[in-house]
Formats: sequence, C-alpha cells, structure tokens
Amino acid sequence: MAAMERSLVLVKPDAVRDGHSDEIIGRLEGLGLKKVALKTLRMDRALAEKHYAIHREKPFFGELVAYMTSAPIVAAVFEGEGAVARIRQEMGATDPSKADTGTIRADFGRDVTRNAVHGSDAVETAAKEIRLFFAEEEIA
Ligand code: D4T
Repeated sequence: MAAMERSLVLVKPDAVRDGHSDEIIGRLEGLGLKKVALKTLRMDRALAEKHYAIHREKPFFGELVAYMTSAPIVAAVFEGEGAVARIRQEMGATDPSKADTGTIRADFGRDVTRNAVHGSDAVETAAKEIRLFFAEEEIA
C-alpha cells in the first residue's frame, strides 16, 4: 500500500487569471486526496528562486522566475496515500502539448512555462516546498 504523503501544488498565474483554480483543485480533491491547506499569494523573487533553486543553472530559470512572480498563484497542500505520484499523473507531462488527454496540463496549460500547475516530484522535495509556502499552523 502506498504511504501517506503530502504534496505541494501551485496553480500558476495564467490558470488562476483564467479562472481555473477551483476546477484544478477540485480535480485533485476528486482523486480522494485531502486538501489540508490553501492560499492565494503573489510569489516574490526570493520565494520563486528558493522554490526553483534546483533549476538555477537551467537556461529557462530567469523566465520561469519572472513568470511565477508575474501575478497571483494559488498554493495548496494535499495529503493522501501516494499523493505525490497521483498528483503528477493527474497533472500530465511538463509540456502541455505532450500531456495525456484529460490531464490538467493538457486541458489548461499553454506551453512549457505556462503549464497551469506545479506538483512536488518527491516526498522529500514536498516537505521542503511546503515549508516555503506554509507555516505548520496553517496546515490542517
Ligand atoms: P514542476 O516541478 O513545476 O512540477 O514541473 P516538472 O517536474 O513537470 O518539470 P521540470 O522539473 O522539468 O521543470 C520545472 C518547471 O520549469 C518550467 N520549465 C521547464 C520552463 O519554464 N521551461 C522549460 O523549458 C522547462 C523544461 C516548467 C516547470
């Protein structure tokens, strides 16, 4: 049986602005995962650089940080068995044009940067990411 896990989900600026955040969060709740934290915020540069620190040397880092700080996002923590992998499956491939039909990125992503959603890629990453966005007292 898959272990109880937490994952950080970010609904990215275009998806929030287009009014898709409730639908995206709802699809994840529909997997049977528990939403234990939720907030809308505008990421500042320092937060975006920490969240994407692993990509610092990548050619797209500057564009990614500029994008993620360009407008409000919705951040959520989901909890459940196998939450990390199940959320990533529901999100679809990084490039929306390659994402499976019916996935969040296929339905709401525009391109590889404006790809609608972020989900933690591992349990250890999730713990670090969640700490960047939420105080423990903000998580149910
Ligand atoms: P995250 O981590 O946001 O859930 O995305 P993925 O795990 O699916 O994708 P990733 O780590 O390869 O990329 C992280 C983040 O960078 C953006 N990106 C990626 C971008 O802006 N331009 C690019 O060329 C690539 C490859 C999208 C997700």
